[in-house]
Amino acid sequence: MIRILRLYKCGSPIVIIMNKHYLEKADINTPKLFETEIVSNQTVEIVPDESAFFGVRSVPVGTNREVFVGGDRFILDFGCHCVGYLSFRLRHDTAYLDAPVQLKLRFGETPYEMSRDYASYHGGLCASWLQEDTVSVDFPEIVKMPRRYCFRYLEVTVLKTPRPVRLTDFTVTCISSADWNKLEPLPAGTDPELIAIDRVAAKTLADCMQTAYEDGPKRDRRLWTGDLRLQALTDYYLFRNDRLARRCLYLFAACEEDGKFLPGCLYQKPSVFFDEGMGITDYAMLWTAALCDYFTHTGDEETTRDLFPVAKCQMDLACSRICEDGSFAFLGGWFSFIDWAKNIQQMLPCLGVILYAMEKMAALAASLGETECAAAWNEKLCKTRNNIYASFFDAERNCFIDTRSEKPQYSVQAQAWLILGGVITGETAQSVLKQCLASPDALKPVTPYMHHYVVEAMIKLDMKEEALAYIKSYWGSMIQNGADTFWEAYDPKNPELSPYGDVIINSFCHAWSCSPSYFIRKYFI
Ligand code: RAM
Repeated sequence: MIRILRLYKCGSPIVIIMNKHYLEKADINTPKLFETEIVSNQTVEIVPDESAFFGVRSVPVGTNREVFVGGDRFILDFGCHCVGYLSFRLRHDTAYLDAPVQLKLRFGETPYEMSRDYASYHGGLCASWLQEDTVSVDFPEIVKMPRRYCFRYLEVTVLKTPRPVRLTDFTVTCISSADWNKLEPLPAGTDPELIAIDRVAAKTLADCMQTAYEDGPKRDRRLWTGDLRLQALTDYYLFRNDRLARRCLYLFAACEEDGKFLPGCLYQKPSVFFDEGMGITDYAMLWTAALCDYFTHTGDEETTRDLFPVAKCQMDLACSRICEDGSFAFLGGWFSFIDWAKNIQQMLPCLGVILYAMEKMAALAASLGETECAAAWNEKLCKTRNNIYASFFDAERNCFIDTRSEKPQYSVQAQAWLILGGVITGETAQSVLKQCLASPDALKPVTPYMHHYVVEAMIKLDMKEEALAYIKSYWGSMIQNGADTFWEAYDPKNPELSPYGDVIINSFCHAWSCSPSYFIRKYFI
């Protein structure tokens, strides 16, 4: 295998070894980006509203005037979520400008962000993710902002100007690798609530589809394995950009390191790289699941065979860390993710993810004629399910719980994943899941990502009606609470929820939230 070295000098040099063949494959599958222009001169005000989820709403106040002086400020509403490049025209009616015009541009995906001063941000992630820039313009011209922004609302403040200026033609050139012409409308007669959820989900996915499936176009703009799995799965039912799915699978394969789980995320620029030590067990397993999905939906055997050795190494590595008693010995690094619920205990749900992927990988191996792998994984699957059941199922409490930990945690995440991993099935599994979802003492999911797997567990258990009601009450209520693209984190009872300490840094168009379209189109029409 030919490998290439990537060198970065940032203080001290970092050497990253990547697989050249896989990188080249990723490269030739880079999708083209479609452009759409959106123009706005619709101004809004953000006003307090106690009945709104975030306590504010936007109110249209008419079309924008043209001439502005220092201290003027306005907010434009582009009418929908946009990912792209902003331009606007600056002119003046006087002979010349004897000093530059200085403008502050502030972007937000939601009215709530616009209601906050970004200087009041108190979260843990770097504040530079908050989209706010100052620009100085020397001459009348069409100003083209170089950075890609992600927003629906734009606040313009004229900080300083020597003369009155005309500001017009605010335009966003939106970009996405989703081809809307490929999207099949839902059949006539489909429940309007599902049509609305599907529309918002499709828009969410489209805005995250760039030269890779980004997690969020506002933040982190990265390719994450867990997000990729749900994006690609949903995309097979929406825009069918198989090329993009293929590219993303190859990108991760290029990052494989011996004896480690695949990195949880990677960067495409300045050239492809990843943080070493960022291996995330459950996410690596979901990359293997994504390869299985890819084969199921595209039938592309050549790519699947090309990538199979990486998936095999990942699966074998996971198998080697499963202990006799059914527990799992994590490798170092960021060992597992599962959900952003506070203080979540990860081992039990992570075991569920491993088994879930193992079952898919065993089936894939069988289809590819890799009979030895298929047999080994099927055997491991059977044994591990029994061991987990023996060690962690508490029949009296009717749940999986790790009583050996200091504070045994009862969580929906563990029940759902171990059901998806096939440790319990049928009526037992149904009662375990229902009881846990209804229990006020159980830890509940806080991300649409984890909620996806709860719905998937319901469908696996033939609880289709419950699954549909769950989709409507979770994603449907997000729409009622103002979402025009689905959010990164959402708890209908807690508008302050943020994994990072302040809601304004949350991503309000987040890839892993797009999967209702997958469920709707696969199971409910
Ligand atoms: C955040 C993002 C991303 C997710 C990781 C684990 O940075 O929300 O989507 O995959 O966490």
